[in-house]
Amino acid sequence: MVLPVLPLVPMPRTADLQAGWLPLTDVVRVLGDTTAAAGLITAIEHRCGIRLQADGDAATGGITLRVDPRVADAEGYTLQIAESIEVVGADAAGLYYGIQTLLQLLRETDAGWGWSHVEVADAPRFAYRGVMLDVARHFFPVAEVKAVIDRIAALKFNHLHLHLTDDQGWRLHIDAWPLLSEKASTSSANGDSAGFYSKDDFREIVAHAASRHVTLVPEIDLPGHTHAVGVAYPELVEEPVITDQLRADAAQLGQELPIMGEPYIGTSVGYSSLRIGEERTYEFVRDVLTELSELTPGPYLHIGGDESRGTTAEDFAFFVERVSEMVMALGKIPVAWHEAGAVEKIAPGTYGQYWGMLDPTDAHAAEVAHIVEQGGRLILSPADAIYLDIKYDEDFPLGLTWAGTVDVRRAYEWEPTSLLDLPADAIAGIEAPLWTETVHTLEDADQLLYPRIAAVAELAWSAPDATGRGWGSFRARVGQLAPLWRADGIRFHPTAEIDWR
Ligand code: TNX
Repeated sequence: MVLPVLPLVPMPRTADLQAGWLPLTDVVRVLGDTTAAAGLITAIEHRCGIRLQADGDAATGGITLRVDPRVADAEGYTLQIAESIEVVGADAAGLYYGIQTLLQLLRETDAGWGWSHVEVADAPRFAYRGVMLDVARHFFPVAEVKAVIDRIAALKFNHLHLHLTDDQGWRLHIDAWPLLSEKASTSSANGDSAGFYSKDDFREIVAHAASRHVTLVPEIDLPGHTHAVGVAYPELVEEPVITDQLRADAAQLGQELPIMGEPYIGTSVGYSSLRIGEERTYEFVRDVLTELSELTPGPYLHIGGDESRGTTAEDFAFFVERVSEMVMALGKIPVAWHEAGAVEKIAPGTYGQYWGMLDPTDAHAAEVAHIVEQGGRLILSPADAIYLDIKYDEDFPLGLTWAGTVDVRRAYEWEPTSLLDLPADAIAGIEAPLWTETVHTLEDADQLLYPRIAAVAELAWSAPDATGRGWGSFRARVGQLAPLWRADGIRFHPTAEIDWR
């Protein structure tokens, strides 16, 4: 039995389909690495109701899982399916990714479950492959964050950026400033579900992420997007800056204007600011970032820095310099949205996250260039390509349109290394943000993420010259994943761009 199209996204470096079929039956044994074996056994049972055994001998039809650094680059793996199966990871993450590939290849046919014979050798293009979840505008409970981690890890993403704070709500308990979780966490955009993570909740998310080889990148958005801070501690923030633009936006959306000290449930941006000239502000920021760094095993702390239009350029520069240095002193790598690149003395080594368009403005290009000159690297999130909160098309019920519309092909067809005029090694990777002003449930998130997230996964993982890379092949392969996504409870948008199985 030969498959016409390999049901694989992201596309591996090489994948050679061969004649032959290996049936999956409950006599197949899983051998080797115990953590990986337990994960594979659970996934197969969930998918097809067949429970494999982790013990037993290496007789025919065994699945062997092991780690051998010689087989591939970091996070890479080899996979052979013939009379038996062998997955060899270059490291634990590589083994995990090899298993994800094995699960994508598992098929149900008239003859039952099984695999076509195939040989795969694979490793990622970018070391940073991210998804961002805005838990400030819409609060996702711990179980749903874990579900998102499972979803993204299956597509070989390895970073989850959690946008933990914004004007509408503060989502993490901080011991030194307890009113944040008490008073500033009870609101969200449009009066949607609200809440916060206790420190134990946060540790649970970190641990779950680690078990899927996902690094958490927590963001505290500063010094703008801080209206919620003022609900808890009014002395830390300035009065909202109400411009004619803000008035017009609020009127058009039928929303109230922000009022100092009161929860804000509208969706306008760019009016709030911490008090830059007060020393108390830096005590607050230091406490928050210190507690956050203690909870965060990963190397990055994201300090926001976007749309700080309630802060003067001079104050913004003073703040970003001081706070980026503060993060460095905590032993973490600061990450900031690209506007922070306007700051001359941003701490050397600070990473930038580019959220401009595929055709960058001169100002944005200068900001990212400055970040790279200062020794930082970039995470690319071009809004008109991989902002997954942007509508697929004008008629799509969810999402925003300020960056146009983004269909699957648009999310797929751009080249990260030619977006900005920078050395290739300045690009750490790419990240797809999901802002949640229009998201009310995990199902809404699924609709916006899938299938576009698969396009981002392939851009992040697959080399541009990998065999079979390209839109025509991608749209055929992604359509083959529908049975797997359905089995995983993923409510993808069945866009007509894809031929779904
Ligand atoms: C811009 S992009 C924002 C967010 C919004 C998003 C909506 C960026 C760094 N900030 O505050 O949620 O647009 O698409």
